[in-house]
Amino acid sequence: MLSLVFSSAAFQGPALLAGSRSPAAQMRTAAPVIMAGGTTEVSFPTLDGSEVRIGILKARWHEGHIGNLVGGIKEALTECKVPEENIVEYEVPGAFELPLACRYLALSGKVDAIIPVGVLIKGDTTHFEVISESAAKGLMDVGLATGIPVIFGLLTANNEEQVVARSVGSNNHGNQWGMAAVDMALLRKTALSGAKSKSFLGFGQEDTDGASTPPVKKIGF
Ligand code: DLZ
Repeated sequence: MLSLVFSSAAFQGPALLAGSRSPAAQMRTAAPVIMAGGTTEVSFPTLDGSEVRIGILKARWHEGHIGNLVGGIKEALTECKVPEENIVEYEVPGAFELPLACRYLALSGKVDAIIPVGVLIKGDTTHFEVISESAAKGLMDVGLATGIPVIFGLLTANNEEQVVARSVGSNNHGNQWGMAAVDMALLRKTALSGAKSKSFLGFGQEDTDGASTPPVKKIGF
């Protein structure tokens, strides 16, 4: 049971989304999201997340950076019209715990996509490499094993400066993670209705009667 796994203190309830969108957020609709130092970018189509349920799992390490990344995520979810009540947030001790927590949340059936959020900063030992690689592999495994999209929300950096460059302002990677989560949640819904839908993964005609849309379960535990 999830309620046994996550302490009530860690449960933050439905996320509080910003009431009004910043001018920057408004301008980003369907626009490229700048990545990694502004040298690369990714574009998302206009995403309707109004029936999408998102789980955000946060590592407690590097709390300030995590907060900034989650802010970027929420800005993106707001932009995609994901309702506040469709977002749940939990905390785990560190990045190493994210895969198992993702698995619990995925198996709950309560979310359509999960965004694990962790920051790993290189130190003097090999600890960084061991945790980064095992967490990344674990997150991929959870997505593949459960069929619930798990976004790669880990920032693995050599120093604090690199983290800041990727977690604030227009290069906040959380923004891209939020978009990716909605994008993949919608793809999953399309895939789940594949047998009935005439437009499964882009093949055939658009299904306009709405009969293939899976029922939306209310979020909450
Ligand atoms: C132990 C550790 C270290 C050294 N560094 C980080 C880090 O930079 N980011 C992070 O999220 N977690 C770190 N941890 C904690 C581990 O992920 C894990 O929580 C503990 O080893 C307990 O299993």
